[in-house]
Order: sequence, then structure tokens, then C-alpha cells
Amino acid sequence: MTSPISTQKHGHVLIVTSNNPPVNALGAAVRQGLVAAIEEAEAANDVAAVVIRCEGQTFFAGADITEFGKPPVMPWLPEVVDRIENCSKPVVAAIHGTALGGGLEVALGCHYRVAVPTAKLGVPEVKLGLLPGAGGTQRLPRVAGVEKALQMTTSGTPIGAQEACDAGVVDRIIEGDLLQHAVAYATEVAQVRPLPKTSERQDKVENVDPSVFDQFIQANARTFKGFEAPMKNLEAVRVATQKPYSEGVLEERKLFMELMSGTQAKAQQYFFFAERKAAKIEGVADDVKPREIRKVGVIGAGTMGGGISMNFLSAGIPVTIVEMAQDALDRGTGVMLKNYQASAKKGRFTEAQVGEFMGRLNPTLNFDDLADCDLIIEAVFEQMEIKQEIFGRLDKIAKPGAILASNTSYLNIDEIAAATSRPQDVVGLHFFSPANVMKLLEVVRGAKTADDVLVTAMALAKKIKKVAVVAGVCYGFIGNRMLIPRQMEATKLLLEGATPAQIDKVHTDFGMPMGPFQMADLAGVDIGWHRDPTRIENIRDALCAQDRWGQKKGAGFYDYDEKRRPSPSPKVQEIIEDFRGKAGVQAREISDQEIVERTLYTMVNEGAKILEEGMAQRASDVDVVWIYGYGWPVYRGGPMHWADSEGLPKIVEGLRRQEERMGKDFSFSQLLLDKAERGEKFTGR
Ligand code: 3H9
Repeated sequence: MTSPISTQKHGHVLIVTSNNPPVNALGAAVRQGLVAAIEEAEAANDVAAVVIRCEGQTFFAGADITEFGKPPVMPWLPEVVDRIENCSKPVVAAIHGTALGGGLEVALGCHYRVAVPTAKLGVPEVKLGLLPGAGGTQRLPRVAGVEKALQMTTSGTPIGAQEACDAGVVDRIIEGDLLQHAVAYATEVAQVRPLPKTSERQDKVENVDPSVFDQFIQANARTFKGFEAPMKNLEAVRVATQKPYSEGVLEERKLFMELMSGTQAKAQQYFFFAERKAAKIEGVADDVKPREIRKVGVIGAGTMGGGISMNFLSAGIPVTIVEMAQDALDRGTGVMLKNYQASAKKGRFTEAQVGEFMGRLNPTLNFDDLADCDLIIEAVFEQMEIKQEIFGRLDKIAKPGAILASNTSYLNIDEIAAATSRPQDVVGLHFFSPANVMKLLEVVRGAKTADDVLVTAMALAKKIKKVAVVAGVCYGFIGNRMLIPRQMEATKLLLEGATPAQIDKVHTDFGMPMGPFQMADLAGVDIGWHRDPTRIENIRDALCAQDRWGQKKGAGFYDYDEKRRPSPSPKVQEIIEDFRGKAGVQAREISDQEIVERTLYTMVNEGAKILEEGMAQRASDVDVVWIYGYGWPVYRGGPMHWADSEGLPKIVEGLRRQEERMGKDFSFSQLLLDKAERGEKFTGR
């Protein structure tokens, strides 16, 4: 097998090139090739300096994640990086694309680093539940300083070339041909001795005020909550300020191994691949080409319509947005502008960009203005008759080949499509609120949706920086459908003796951003309410009748103060007790374990039903929906991966324990029972 590493002499510079598509991951062959190339440089008398570079879209994007969990193949990445640093001739890293994780560690092992202005440098290991394990936690603070190293290692967010240059991570920004300039740079530094070795630098890690670390922990407590890796990254960086490099790397290795053997790293690595797999559509040939989308139409300028439009405007695609009345249109576009301006204030966009984005918007009251759109997304009131009426009208005016999409969160796409003469062009695009922020997009595949419409939806999702998951036509698709049993059991638990706060706490302790009742208060308790205050059939009706519609009214399942801080409500407790009395239920002590079994295990059961009905393509797609759509803690890998790691027999056992209490609302997924019985898992890893 040919090595992915090749060498070529250019004058007195040995150019070492990696060609390991798609991202030049540092697999065994690359590591072996790099060491061999350094040996070659050492041995050749006519070589005075070395340049390490990559072919293709990017510099090394890190260790090869597919090797994790398999028996190690020598040389280890830390040895490779040390070998580079110990080369007796200067080594220059020439960076384009992304130098990530092990890739940045290789670059830090080099004596010099040059980069194109568009390059990004980072250590995203924390997102895989890890820390940079090839000397990165010890070298990065020595080059960039402790604060920058803490920021980069604990967030995993890469920095741009200029910022890296300002921080001392990059020595020179190269405008023009990278290789040519890197060779010139290598020639320039060929005679420098002693060679600058990152591991030997002490200036930025000496006399560091130890309180920096505590302050950093305090400032980031909320983002770190529940995760193991950020604190271990921080510990490793702290060691760099306390011990010499040779001892620091040993500590780094120990912390790395602790993380690697834990469940969080497994879950986060599983999720890395789950997210990428979600983009693949089963049963669609690879050569199906997407339709071209140059202009998008959005029907409805409410919260959803406005948020949806912003995605396209920011991605450079003009949007025609239609409303029925001028004041609604003005209100909608006003909110969009305000949201953009708020982002600009936070430094996410410049004012000029905001002008550019809004300049791409064509607000109109004339439905016929949608005639030249390549994709039209309906985001109006959630009612079948209204949607069918709109799709019937669209059918008459949309140009041939235009994709007609509904943002419905529950309704049947096939019924909507039946209102048109072109059901093959109809698809569900279920955005999550706020649609300009949330990463998830459920792409709902109708019975007749054409393959190229699906392919277009997935490609477009990537363009607007969403993660798309294909769902089948069923009530609530993947995400909202799984909410239904959770909400049902949570409400029944109130009657049986639990409080909203107890149930919510079980969910937030688990790692969810909020529990079912906090979520109801945020979304609006009145969603889907019949709006008749005299008709009180359940707790929610009673809350709505008393104007307790959630946060927007300052009261819902909780009372809220002027800063929207919740506190348990005696009034709600009264309502619950009233219903309990009427139902003749005796309150009992509810254990947290019962809450887990009746709300989380039931979600797993529903996820399994979704799979057995073919409404999701794969179990990992269900996990992607829950992590990106509802904030399921990524360190638990989503409901299906979590169920696997808990053990499916345990899930079945828990559900059996609750079966009687859940009554007719519950039925087992046969797939769950079968898998538990056979000792199988939903997800591979
Ligand atoms: C590390 O370095 C540990 C060390 O500190 C210590 C070791 C001792 N390995 O994302 P894309 C695949 S940990 C293997 O769609 P993009 C990916 O699965 C590593 N495979 O492209 C996909 O495959 P497929 C730290 C990888 O252009 C294909 O490449 N580094 C790896 O949107 C294309 O990927 C990271 O965490 C990998 N490292 O984005 C960086 N990376 O086509 C992880 C990607 O079969 N990578 N693949 O689905 C990324 O962030 C993005 O891939 C990148 C490109 C930004 C590079």
C-alpha cells in the first residue's frame, strides 16, 4: 500500500505532503509516514529545513477518530509530535483549512507555523469528551498563554488565523501561494539555532496567578455542568503552570486515558458520527442531483416564518415573505431586523452585514409574488384546512419544479400534498423554534416526495448550517411524537403525588435544559388549548382558564417574578389537589426512579416504535433529533444510545414495573422487547 505521506525536495527544503482524504486524519499510516519523513530529513545532508503540509481541503483535522477503541498501532501521536520537535533541522507547518486536535498538536510540535488567512486552528477534543492527548494541553498554554489555552481547550471552538497569529500560535500569515511562501520561510529560518521548541518555553506558564483557574470555572459553570471533559482539560492546562513539560505530559496522558475510558467520551464520539450519518438518505441513489434553490418564499411572517427566513437571508439566498395584512408583515420584518441587530451587538455580524441580509428580503402582501421562488415554505397556523387551502393556491401559482414545503410540526404531509397536483414536490421542513438559532431540521418524507426533493432539502440544510434528519409521516414526526408519552406520564404523576418541581428536577439533574413543565411554561401552556374557559377537563384547562398560560403571562405551572425566575405555585398545587380529589386518587410518595421510568423510559419505548414503523431511518437519527432539537445531554448520546448504555433489559424491566400504573396509555414496542431479549442494541457503538 502506498503511504499517504510523500516527500519532495525543493532546493534545501524537504516538502512533506500528506494526502489522506477527506480530512487528513492522523491515522497509523500518516503517523508512520511523518516519522519516516523526519528521519529522511535528518539523514539527507542537502536538506536544511522541512515543510509539513497537506493536500486537499484541509491540514490535519486531528487523530483518526475511527481508530479510537481499537488496539493502538505504533507510533503514537505524542511520539510523532515529539519526533518532529526533536528534529535537528527546522520544521515549518504550512496550514490551510483546519488544523484541529492532533493536527494542531502536530503544528505545535513544528518549530514554526505559517497559515493562510482563512485557516482555523483549534482543539475540539472536548466535544468528543476528550482532551488534546498529544502534548496539546502542555504546548498550547506555553505558546498562547493560559487564558487562551483554557478558552480553546474547554470550548473546543477554533480560532481564526489572525487571532492565532496575535496569540503567538501562528508565526506568519501567508497571502498568496501557501507552499511557495512556506518554502521561502523555511529557507529564511534554516540556520536558526537553537531551534524554538514549544515544549521548552516557560515564559507564558510561569508566575501564573492560580486564581485564574477558579475564576474561569466560575465564569463557565453553566456550560461545564454535567460534562467531565472541560474540567479535565482545565486540570491539564493547570498542570502546565505547575510542572515541567516532561511531567505535565504524563499527567495529560493520565487524564486523557481517564476520559477515554468513560461513558461520556463514548457517547460524544458516537454522536460525532451520528450527526454525519443523519445526512445520508436511505434508498436514494448517490447520483441524484439536488434542484437549484436561488430564491425562497415563506408564507407567514410570525415567529416561525421570520426565523426560517433569516436562515436563508444569512446564507445569501433572497426571500420573499408573504403575509395577509400590512401590520403583521411590518411586525414580522421588524422582529427580524431586531434579532439581527441583537446578534450584531454581540459581535456575530457587522451592521453592514445586517443591511445586506435585510436587503435580500422582499416583504409582500401579494401571494402571486411567490411565483418565481424555487422553494416555498408555509409557516402558518397549525390547522389542516388552512394548510390545504394554501397548498391548493400554491399549486396554481408556483413554477414547475418548485419545492412546496410545510413547516407543520404534527400534521400529515401526505394530506397536505393531496391538495396539490404535484405531491412529488411536497415535503415537510420542520424547523424548531427559534428557527434562526436551533440547529435541527426534520425533513419529512411524504409517500410521494421525489428523491431529488429530499436530496435538495438535505443539501440546503447544510448550506444554512442546520443538521437535517429524515422523518416519516406520523403524528409529531420523531421529536414531538416522543414528547407525547413523556408529557402524558408527567401529568399523571402530578395527580398521583409528584410536584412539577420534582419532575422537572429529575430531568434537569439528568442533564436536560428543562423539564416537561418548565418547557410547557416556556412554549405556552395554551398551545392547542380549546380556548373555552368554562370547559375544564384537565389540569392544563384549569391553568389556561385562570390565565396561567406560562412565562408570557408571568404564571403557568410555576409563578414567575419580573425577571422570569420561577417559584413553585401554591395555586397550581391547589388545582392539582382539586383534580386529585375529583379523580379519587390518594397522593403517594413518588420516587425519582419512578419519574425516570415513566417519562424517560417511555420516550425510549416511543423511539423504538418510531424505528419499527420505519419513521426514522436509524436509531442514531432519533438521538440527533433529541440532542439538537430538545437539548438531550450530548454526554448521554441521545435517548437510544443512553438506553443501550443503561442496558435494554433494564429499560424493559423498569417499564414492566410501571406498566400497570401507566394503564391503557402505554404499550410496549415489540422492537424494544425483541432487542432486549436478544441482547442487542439500537446503536452500534
Ligand atoms: C484528537 O485529535 C485526539 C488527539 O488530541 C490525541 C490523540 C492521542 N477522524 O465533518 P465532515 C470524517 S481527536 C476520522 O462531514 P466538513 C467524517 O466522519 C480529533 N474521520 O466534513 C466524514 O466522513 P463521512 C480532533 C473524520 O468539511 C468526513 O470525514 N479533531 C475525522 O463538514 C468529512 O467530515 C476533530 O474533532 C477524524 N478526525 O468538516 C475534528 N474528521 O464522509 C473533527 C472528519 O464518511 N472533524 N472525519 O461521513 C471536523 O470537525 C470536521 O470533519 C472538519 C470538516 C471541520 C474537519
